Amino acid sequence: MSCCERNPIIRFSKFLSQVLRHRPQRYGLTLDKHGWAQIDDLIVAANRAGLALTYPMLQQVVAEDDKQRFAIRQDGHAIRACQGHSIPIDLELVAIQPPLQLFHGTAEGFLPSIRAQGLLRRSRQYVHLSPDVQTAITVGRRHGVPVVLTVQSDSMHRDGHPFYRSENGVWLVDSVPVAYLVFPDP
Ligand code: HQG
Repeated sequence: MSCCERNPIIRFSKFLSQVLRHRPQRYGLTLDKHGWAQIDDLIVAANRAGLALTYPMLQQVVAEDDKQRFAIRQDGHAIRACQGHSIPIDLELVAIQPPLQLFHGTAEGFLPSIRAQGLLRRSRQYVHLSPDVQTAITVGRRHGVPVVLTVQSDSMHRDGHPFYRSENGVWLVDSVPVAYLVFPDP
């Protein structure tokens, strides 16, 4: 059994990511157009899937999540993922001015394709950008030997590309054309 399977908080967090970002229907749940799931229904679905999730545990998972991936609605009755969706969700994000530069962590093996095509959102709703290099390294390591690309977000924004920031601080864009990417020296 891996560490993640043993740690119930991580198991619940992975379940929430699946349900709230990718496959609600697989667990018999429906999200509203802003990505909210009713917490009562979600707990029933989790229990059906063999997870002993309760409301207090859900609050603990949300509070302790290392990336603050999830948010409970103010009324306490619904929960959603702050970013990372592969299904179309309107997170009601407002386009804002990004910092001068942002960062994207990826794996060495993807570089030839990224040099040719720029950054594409692949299976997700947006390309995800990090506010700092260290976070980008951690994101890139998930895919292989990490490489950090610098995104010239200020000039990209001036050229009319909208930038959004999720509630948990991840920057989101539709794509990043190659012209705005700075690759590390080989
Ligand atoms: C790469 C995690 C070839 C892209 C993280 C990335 C993040 C290309 C991979 C969030 C490409 C997609 C998202 C192109 C992009 N050719 N490869 N043209 N354009 N790629 O997982 O950014 O833990 O969908 O570089 O922390 O890695 O799940 O995106 O390597 O915030 O909460 O295609 O997921 O958060 O991979 O990660 P992903 P990501 P969580």
